[in-house]
Amino acid sequence: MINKNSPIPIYFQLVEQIKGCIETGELQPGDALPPEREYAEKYKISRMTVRQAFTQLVNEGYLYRLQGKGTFVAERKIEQPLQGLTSFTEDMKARGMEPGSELIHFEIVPASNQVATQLSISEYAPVYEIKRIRLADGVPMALETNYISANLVKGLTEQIVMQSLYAYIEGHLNLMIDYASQTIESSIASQNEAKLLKIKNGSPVMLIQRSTFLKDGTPVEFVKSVYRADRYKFMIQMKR
Ligand code: 16G
Repeated sequence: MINKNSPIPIYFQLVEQIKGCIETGELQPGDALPPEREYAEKYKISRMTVRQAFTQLVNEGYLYRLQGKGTFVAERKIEQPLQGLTSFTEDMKARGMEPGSELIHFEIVPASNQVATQLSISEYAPVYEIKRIRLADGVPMALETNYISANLVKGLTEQIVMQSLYAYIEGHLNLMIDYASQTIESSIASQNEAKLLKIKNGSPVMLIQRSTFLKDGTPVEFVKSVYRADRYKFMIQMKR
């Protein structure tokens, strides 16, 4: 219902109403919304107001537009807590989703200057360079490039990294992963990243860099990840 006498702007009432329909499941991901004209006629409001509501919902990631086709309900974003040091496999399992990986690249290479610094090893020391598309229920979510010292994490194979890297490090090598530092910044998918993540060229993504350490402070991995901004949001609780 739209209340024209309310001090709450009409477009915002419509935003809340559509969000409500998405939350209750009345509108499902992939559903087409009725055209702006229909909303305008139904509520006796201007099409401009409807467009304003749609635009806000597109900007917030609830809806997306397809040129010439209309406006649709977007997939729900995965809300990833930033407290707690977890692996992709653990995150997906905790959500009842099936984790998966597509291995793009697996090679031992000499450490570059940046990687050597991050891993506290000498330049040109052997490191695993591992590139995986991380999948949730078969859908690409992120593109991850790991650098791991081959002298520390011994015996990695393609089969192992198709499963969980953290499970191997902890369960098999008995190394205690303890803490990490991570940065998150916005970026735009390159042509290759867009292709691998099955998103449109130039889509927004989040670039995450993580350095992970063992209990004694030894760096165990340096990771650069590209996360789909249309499928992920990060959450942190704060206390004052
Ligand atoms: C997460 C970590 C990544 C780690 C991976 C291990 C971020 C940004 N990255 O994706 O650093 O290598 O988990 O996952 O969270 P796995 O144990 O499933 O291989």
